[in-house]
Amino acid sequence: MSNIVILLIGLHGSGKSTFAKAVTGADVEISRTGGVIERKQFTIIDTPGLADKNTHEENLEILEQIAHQLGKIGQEHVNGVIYFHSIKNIRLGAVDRANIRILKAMCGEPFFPHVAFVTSHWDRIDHTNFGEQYETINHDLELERRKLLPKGPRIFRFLNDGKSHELVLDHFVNQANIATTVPPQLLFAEELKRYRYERRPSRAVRKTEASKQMAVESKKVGGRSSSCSIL
Ligand SMILES: Nc1nc2c(ncn2[C@@H]2O[C@H](COP(=O)(O)OP(=O)(O)OP(=O)(O)O)[C@@H](O)[C@H]2O)c(=O)[nH]1
Ligand SMILES: [Mg+2]
Repeated sequence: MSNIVILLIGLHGSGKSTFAKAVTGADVEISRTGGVIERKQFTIIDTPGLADKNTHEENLEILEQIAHQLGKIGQEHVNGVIYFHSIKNIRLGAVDRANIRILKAMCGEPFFPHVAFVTSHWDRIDHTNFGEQYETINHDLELERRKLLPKGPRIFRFLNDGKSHELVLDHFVNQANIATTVPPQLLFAEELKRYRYERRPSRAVRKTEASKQMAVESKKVGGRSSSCSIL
């Protein structure tokens, strides 16, 4: 089977790099800016964390860094996107919902079935006292996930236990195996090609649907505070 390329997206501290490390099984050094990690059969693209108090310009820079990481893998097709959420965040707040809308703009509808959600930090929570609350957040996320992906189960718990990440990888392998037609391309990657990213990176990124959605979300938040609290 050909190489499977998976892009990791999520808020700062949501567990992307920890997942990437678990996948490689090696003690690789992963910086906050992310990187491309190879393991037999997989290429994992770790991306910089989306912070929740960024200005719109800072958010655009992050989008540019994601584009840069995608550029490193050349013309390879992205097979899947994983959206990370730390279960320690007890509510799926406005910021998370804004991020999910931006994620959707980045993927494009035909790509939605190739998005998985992963929740992290389950080993850090106080199940005895707050177990039910965490089940509620998981349920909320599941509802969002279902809007994106009508068929499941594509929400996984990353338990940081040396094996839970394998279930997620298996999911993408199975999906690649059952694909009968050419799988859809990630809209963001398609747009970067269309707008000639290699020649004018910044301009190309600003023309993407993800960038436009970011601007919409920034305006909404901008009405409430001076700094944008999305992505
Ligand atoms: N116990 C535990 N710690 C985790 C888990 N996931 C991440 N962490 C820790 O949480 C912190 C942030 O995790 P990272 O993997 O760096 O998060 P990230 O999404 O890559 O963050 P940015 O690169 O800043 O966007 C680190 O200290 C990790 O060790 C998890 O499932 N369980
Ligand atoms: Mg990271």
